[in-house]
Amino acid sequence: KEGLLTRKHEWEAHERKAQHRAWEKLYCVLTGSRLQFYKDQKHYKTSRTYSDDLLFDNLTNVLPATDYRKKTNVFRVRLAGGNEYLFHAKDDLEMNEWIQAINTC
Ligand code: I3P
Repeated sequence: KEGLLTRKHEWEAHERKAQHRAWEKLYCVLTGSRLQFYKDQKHYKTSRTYSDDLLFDNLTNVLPATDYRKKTNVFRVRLAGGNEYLFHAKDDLEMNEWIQAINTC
């Protein structure tokens, strides 16, 4: 699965808030069990990934972030080591497709 999502870094470690917390629009590509990020679809074609990203691999148990109330259609991805990210999809269908794709990869 691939497409545009906006992403917010929420936690850097257990009980340590992320420093850079702005929402970023990214072109997201799920290949096998890895989620990768590109500035846009054009950068994906040249395979230049978005800089300084952590490894989003072996993701499981992705769920809607029902506790985040400023936007709808937001889901949360937890990485090993305590990093947590929010992803904002354009609608409910998109969000559920991403959750399903990530959880079954
Ligand atoms: C952040 C930005 C985010 C906001 C975050 C701010 O500021 O405004 O949109 O998250 O609030 O810190 P900056 O652009 O200067 O990095 P929300 O959209 O969730 O409010 P936060 O620190 O309360 O998470």
